[in-house]
Amino acid sequence: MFDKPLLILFRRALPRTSSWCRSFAVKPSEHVPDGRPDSGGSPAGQSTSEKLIKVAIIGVPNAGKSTLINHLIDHRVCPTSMKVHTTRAVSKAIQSRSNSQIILFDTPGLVGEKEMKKHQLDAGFVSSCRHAVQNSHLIGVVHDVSNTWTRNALNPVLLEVLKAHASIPSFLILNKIDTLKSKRILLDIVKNVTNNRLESIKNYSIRKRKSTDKQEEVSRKAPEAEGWPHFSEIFMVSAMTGDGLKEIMSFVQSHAKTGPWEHLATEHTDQTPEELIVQSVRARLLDYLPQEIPYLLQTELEFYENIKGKIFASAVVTCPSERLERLVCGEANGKLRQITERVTSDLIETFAGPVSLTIATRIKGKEK
Ligand SMILES: Nc1nc2c(ncn2[C@@H]2O[C@H](COP(=O)(O)OP(=O)(O)O)[C@@H](O)[C@H]2O)c(=O)[nH]1
Ligand SMILES: [Mg+2]
Repeated sequence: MFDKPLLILFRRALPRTSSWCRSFAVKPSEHVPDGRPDSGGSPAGQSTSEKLIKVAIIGVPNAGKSTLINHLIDHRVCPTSMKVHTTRAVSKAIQSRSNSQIILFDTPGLVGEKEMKKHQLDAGFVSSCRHAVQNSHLIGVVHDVSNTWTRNALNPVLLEVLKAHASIPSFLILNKIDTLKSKRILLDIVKNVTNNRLESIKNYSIRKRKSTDKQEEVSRKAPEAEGWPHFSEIFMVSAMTGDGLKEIMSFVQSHAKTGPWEHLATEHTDQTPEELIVQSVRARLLDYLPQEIPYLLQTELEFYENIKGKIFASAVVTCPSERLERLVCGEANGKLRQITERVTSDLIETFAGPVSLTIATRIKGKEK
């Protein structure tokens, strides 16, 4: 039975607002203590009217967690890419509106032992995610409905985390609904990933489809799959188009409890500009290079300066061999130029200001 009624939302795509990336977090030394409710502008001054909520956003790699978070807080502070393991450490995305501060933890995708070995991920990869969950008031599980192989079950590592933290309320976000031709499949997915909780929804009588329906075939393939029956809400969204995201933020905000803010109203991330630049380069290397190659590269920042709001940065990508360096650079450096242009435009969005970026390559163990 339900603790609360399930919320199933189908909404029209929200238009991307021009405020998508209005401003960027200032460095700690530049904090402007504005926007705090009744705090008298002092970071130390705590107000009784302040509310706070921390939410761990978890899910398997590529479920769309970072894309979702960027869109939820209206700032591009989490690099995203088409390949897995773009997010390697937990970071915070922060939104402060009226008297509530919402902190979303962007976490590395939850993976099993085999995947950790394959991508040479250290133990901190999963443990940092668990740590974020422990320090949260709510858990948001992002589940990719576009993946026909995995959409009818919750990942076992994810289930383990939910079981270990069963006392923390959780909600389910079915993401990438824009990829579905028919939204009806969503009802089967909800049923599977919540252990049939959907049966108790009055209007589930909805149209049992003909057995020839290919999508139903897929959903029937997971009878023994385990789900989580304790989600307090379910949202059906597209992090890419923005469809259904307003409702998530209203839900999260309604769970904020009286407590002091942890960040100033002007902060949108706990990451430094330097970290954001390195991660943005890494994310686009993942997108532009084939298969496992980007995982073999190391990206570092050589130079960073912010002169009156204009960012000057230079990153170096270390390649394990000459052959891979040639692949990264491409014919007449064309590929590297393409990657640099793309990262620059990402960073202009992130910093909401001009960015001058160069990316150089280097072969491991060789001085250039
Ligand atoms: N079609 C579609 N693609 C999405 C959506 N959300 C994320 N993606 C894509 O999924 C890929 C992985 O997204 P990302 O946010 O990096 O996933 P993460 O690993 O969970 O953080 C990227 O190529 C995104 O553009 C969505 O709602 N619809
Ligand atoms: Mg991510």
